[in-house]
Amino acid sequence: MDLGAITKYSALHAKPNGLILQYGTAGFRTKAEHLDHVMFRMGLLAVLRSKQTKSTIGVMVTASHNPEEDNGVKLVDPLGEMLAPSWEEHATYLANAEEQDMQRVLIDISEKEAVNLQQDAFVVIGRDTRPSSEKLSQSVIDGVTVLGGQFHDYGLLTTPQLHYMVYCRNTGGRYGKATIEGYYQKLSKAFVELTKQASCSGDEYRSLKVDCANGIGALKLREMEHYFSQGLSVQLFNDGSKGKLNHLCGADFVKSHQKPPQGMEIKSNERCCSFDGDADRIVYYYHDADGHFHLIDGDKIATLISSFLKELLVEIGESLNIGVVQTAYANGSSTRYLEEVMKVPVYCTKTGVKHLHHKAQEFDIGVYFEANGHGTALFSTAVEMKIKQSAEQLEDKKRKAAKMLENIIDLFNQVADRRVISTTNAERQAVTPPGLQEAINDLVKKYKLSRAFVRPSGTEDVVRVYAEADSQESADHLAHEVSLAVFQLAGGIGERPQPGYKAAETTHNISNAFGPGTANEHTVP
Ligand code: 16G
Ligand code: ZN
Repeated sequence: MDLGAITKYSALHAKPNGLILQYGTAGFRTKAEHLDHVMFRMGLLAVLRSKQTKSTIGVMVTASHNPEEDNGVKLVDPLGEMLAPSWEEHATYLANAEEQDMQRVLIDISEKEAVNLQQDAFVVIGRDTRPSSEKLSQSVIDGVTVLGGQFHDYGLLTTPQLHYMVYCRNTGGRYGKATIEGYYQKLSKAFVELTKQASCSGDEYRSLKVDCANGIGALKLREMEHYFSQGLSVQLFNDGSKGKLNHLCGADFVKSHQKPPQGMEIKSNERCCSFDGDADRIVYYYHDADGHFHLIDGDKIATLISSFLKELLVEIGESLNIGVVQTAYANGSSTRYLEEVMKVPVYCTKTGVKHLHHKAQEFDIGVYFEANGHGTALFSTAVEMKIKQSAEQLEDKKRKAAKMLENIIDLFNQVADRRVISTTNAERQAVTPPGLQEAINDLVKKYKLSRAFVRPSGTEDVVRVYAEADSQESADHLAHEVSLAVFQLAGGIGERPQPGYKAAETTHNISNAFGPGTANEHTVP
């Protein structure tokens, strides 16, 4: 390690005095102007991780669904997975080191992790379309080069594309080619094969309106479009040519407002979907003949995929074990539907893809989705072959799934320090402050089919409050009461939480194929 060079270059990416940041649920995220030093340092850390694992490591510069002014960075581990938890700690340690301690901290991490500093290092870098992303990814590159690492800068990429590149490079090309073209070929081929056997054909089943959140999804889908040939015709909206990133559009907006994004006119029964800013979330939706909005969010996508796979396994006589992984945000009625009607075991983990993914790997077929649209299904190639053969069932399943509906809304209030709240049992129970869980239990008892929990956000300085009950009104009341309990017991600051968030953010309340159950989410900054 050329310690002199590190000190010299680090000073060019100096840490603002007193700034402390945490490697959160999906990396560092904050205002872009506070991130230069973090980027440089994550370049350094990626090199150490690459040397330690003797593999290519990825660095993605994005703040996903967060506002355009924000940015963020996360590291991708050799198999395309999120950074290992012990290295998240190193990331936080390094990001917060004062300039004069940089050398010591780097040596410390290298020693703790037995990094062979003579080993070669390779880092791949991707970034989203934020105005700040290009310069910030240059700072990552500076960090990589100072420690003698080699790199490939892919430039503009979606987050899933960067994960793909890392995995391909570390598996000797067996999974696919580590190029943009390789990615499009692999995905479009799988898609065309899957849908060509579908029982419904015709143009109405082949067209899709896509809200790209004014982000990277637009650029990449435009490139990918011609690989589908006749298989799919996409129409892009919010493609970044005028609107602001994630503003009044994108998966997060559609999910929390339960309505289509701005800038997209939809006719009844047209198929629509929204990405988020880095295109790693998706939600589907449509208007029925009466003009009612229907959302197919992560809960319903998971139900659709797992029930399809479950039936398929029965049909082909395979006794593979299948499990669905959700978070506490999954609507209780979707969990009941999966367990009681579909007879699929459901597991709950903490919020964040890394936790769900980890649990899903325990099954022959693991299906995981967050309600917000992050997720996938994991299965072996052998199972994949069999699934392809029965692809025609998918269309039927899609129609059934479209009947499964629910409501979720966002509300806000504030506490002095969200860390006074700690949780257990996959974030469904509060351990501290004392008395909070008891208060929530008492409130929940007042409502039918109800459930509520609170958790400190892993990405923002807020506490989130979630509540569900058998009617929208009860869910709203319960959410408000729980917010008051948080405010009182967790050191609320500013104005007390008020009832009535609902008006702005709820839409309709429709009973659904999962059975009754309505949800309500608060965000507590
Ligand atoms: C991050 C997570 C997302 C999670 C969200 C929760 C990934 C790729 N992203 O965006 O899965 O839903 O955090 O945010 O894991 P919160 O902790 O602020 O509620
Ligand atoms: Zn995202």
